[in-house]
Amino acid sequence: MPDHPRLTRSMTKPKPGIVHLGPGAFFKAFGAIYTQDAIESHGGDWGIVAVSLRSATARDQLGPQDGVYTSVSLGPSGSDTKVVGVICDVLVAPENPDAVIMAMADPAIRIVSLTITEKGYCYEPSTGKLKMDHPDIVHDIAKPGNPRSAAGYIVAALAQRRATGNKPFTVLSCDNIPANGKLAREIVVSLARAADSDLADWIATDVPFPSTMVDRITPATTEADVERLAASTRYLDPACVQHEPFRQWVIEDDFVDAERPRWEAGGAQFVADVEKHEAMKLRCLNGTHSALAYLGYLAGYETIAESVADTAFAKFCQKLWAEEIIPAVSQPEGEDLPTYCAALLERYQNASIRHRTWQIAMDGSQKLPQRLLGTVADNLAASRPIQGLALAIAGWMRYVGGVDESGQAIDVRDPLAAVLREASAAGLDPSSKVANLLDIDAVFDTTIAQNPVFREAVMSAYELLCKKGSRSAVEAIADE
Ligand code: CS2
Repeated sequence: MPDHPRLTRSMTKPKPGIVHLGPGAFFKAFGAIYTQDAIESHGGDWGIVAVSLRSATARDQLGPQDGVYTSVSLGPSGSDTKVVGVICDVLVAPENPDAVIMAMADPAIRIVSLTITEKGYCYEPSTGKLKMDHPDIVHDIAKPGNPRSAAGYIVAALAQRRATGNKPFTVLSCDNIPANGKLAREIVVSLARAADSDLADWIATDVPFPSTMVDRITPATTEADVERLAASTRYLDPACVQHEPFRQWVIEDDFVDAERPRWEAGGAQFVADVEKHEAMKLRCLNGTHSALAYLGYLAGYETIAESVADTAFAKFCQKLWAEEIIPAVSQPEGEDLPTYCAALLERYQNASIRHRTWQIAMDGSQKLPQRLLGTVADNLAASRPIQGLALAIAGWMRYVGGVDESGQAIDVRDPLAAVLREASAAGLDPSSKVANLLDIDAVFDTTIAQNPVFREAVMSAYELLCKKGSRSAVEAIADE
């Protein structure tokens, strides 16, 4: 790559009002841009202190650029770039936990937002409860002043604010989990209760945890993306993000003293109850995304766009939506489900977005319940079909077995990867592999795992996958 100079800040730096935990690509492509739009149109001290809970990558990339970066919106025919300057500081929590707690305890901070992914909540996906035996939680209970988990930092900072007589901040979860605000409250209050029940009560009553539905397809940035941007802009920006033009943010309007950026300037919708929007998005979008990730990967497709360019996969998604997903979603006000799903297929077909099936396949044990299993449970209760969903789940089972259809190893990234691989390997035939995986109660609650219709559907889908391969199995179900 030619020697281009680094991107530098040309806009003024806003004063901090938000601490954000988890400044990965999605946050930079989403919450940060909404916040910039809000400041541009309504002003306000809403600069963002970005905090990485694990790696130093964000700081190493953003630090030399004074927090600014480029967002590249990739439409099917053409792109649009914008420089984002709302990040005013970047901290790496393990390097200096005190600095993070101090930043969060500063009364100027009115919101702590989160994009920490499902596993960052340290919860049991099948029950929605904090895992008290999770290593980070065990650590945070023993050393509350030197936390590791997001919940640990929130509890430590809220404890300080309470002790100094300051107002709490609003905790704003922006992860793809149903009732994400309720889950955030559950884990934070449970952790606080382990040390101090008065603090836990104060958090439970005084801290708002609004739920949100977030949506923008944002693949991980690659070196090729950085090079392409440098070739057109003549500056180097390793912190750049690529995303689709579409974005949707639905937020429960529940903030401490109603203090928040005017995110509606960028089109955010404020509603009293966000649950229907979340269920629609998680089941319609993330459900088919995961289905395409496992089945597409097994069929040899590298990206979502490549998968749905195959008409068998596009038809499979359409059938899933029409027959199995839409009937299990109640339509939120202002949406039309068939139109919403037709638009999803167009979004997936955007070939400028190289969203890897392998990336979406990550952390399936944390994603399956809210993306696929809830829909299955509702369909079973209403005697509706589950064949397509069963094929998606069987695809996940094949994938986590760790060997692809040509005998190559799959790099399975999942907090339960070892458990899943062992469960699969311990089964000597397809049905015992499926049975072993269904026994993993962190993923499958017993009602669903013991349901004979479900068991039979997943077993026959798994056999179909083994016999025909993913592409033909998808085609067979799509054509039925
Ligand atoms: C994807 C999501 O990686 C994944 O699991 O399904 O990140 C998806 O792209 C976003 O939720 C879209 O809003």
